[in-house]
Amino acid sequence: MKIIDFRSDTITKPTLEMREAIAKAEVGDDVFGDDPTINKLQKAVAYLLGKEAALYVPSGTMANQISIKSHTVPGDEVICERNCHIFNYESGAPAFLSGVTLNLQEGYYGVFTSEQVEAALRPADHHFAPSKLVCIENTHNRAGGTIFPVEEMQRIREVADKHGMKIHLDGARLWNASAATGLHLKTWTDLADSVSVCLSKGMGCPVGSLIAGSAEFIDRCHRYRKVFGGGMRQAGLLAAAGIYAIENHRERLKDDHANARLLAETFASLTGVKIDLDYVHTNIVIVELTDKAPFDGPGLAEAAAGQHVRFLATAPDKVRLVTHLDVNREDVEEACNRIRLLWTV
Ligand code: TLP
Repeated sequence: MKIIDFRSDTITKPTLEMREAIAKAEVGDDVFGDDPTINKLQKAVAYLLGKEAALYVPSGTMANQISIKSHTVPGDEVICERNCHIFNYESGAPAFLSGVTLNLQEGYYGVFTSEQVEAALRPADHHFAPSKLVCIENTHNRAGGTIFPVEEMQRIREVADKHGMKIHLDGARLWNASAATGLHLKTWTDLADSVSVCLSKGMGCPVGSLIAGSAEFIDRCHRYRKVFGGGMRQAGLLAAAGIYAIENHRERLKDDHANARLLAETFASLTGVKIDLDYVHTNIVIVELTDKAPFDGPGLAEAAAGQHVRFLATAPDKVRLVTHLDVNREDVEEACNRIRLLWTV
């Protein structure tokens, strides 16, 4: 029986064409700025995101953490959403690496409001940590791949400007937000001071992320990339995969979104499953299980694994499925059949 793996869109393996692009890449020592393929990728991504400059880094976590470091000094406060990746899945790095505190806001499907930001701001009084940065995640992982509304981000931008705060956009899956809505990436990035994007998720690369921002900001990031040990040498081999993905894998993200919808609709038809189809925007499906379901989250993940369908339990009552390049429509239909059968035994 074929294994159908929805654990994450990070699990994809490079396609043959991507491997060919990797093999042909021209390389040099990037710490000296000599890698033509990395330089080309950085230029292309800066252009796509409407920023002066971009910097290639090994991971999305490093992209976010270098950005936080470059925007703050120890003792500053960062306003972000309670379920965001930066708070939940980056190993406490904002405290560890930048010495900042996080002021967490309760979001609705990952979205918090300008009113919340305004209310969370600390007064200019030495009892309080200065609020210096707002982080927004788009699409939002833990909320189920939801898209951050442009209008709300615009309002947060206004509040940030009024109070001298910067905005960092964790756009690990911003490609998906753009593909799903047909809106240009710049629709969101124009409203942020810095952006991180990942190539190792829906884009199907083996590794790699970028930070984009002003030339002066990226210069600071370059220094912190060194400090964090993220300077790489002939990594043009990896950047070549990124260039290939930007040219060839963006359009197909819509297929992942259609596949996620099919999974969501299948789960929604099963007893004891709670899922609001209006909030399945892209390639992530969060399935909530009530008392009426025959499984809890870990139980369902285990039963499905028994049928060679893999996904993660993200809470006692929740599982997450992510669609990607390495599962096609046929695989998804087959997975839906196997999942339906779990409810009949
Ligand atoms: N997310 C991974 C896990 O870490 C949970 C996944 O499987 O979804 N921002 C967002 C919104 C992310 O979802 C991730 C990875 C990152 C940043 C970090 O990227 P990496 O894994 O490259 O450090």
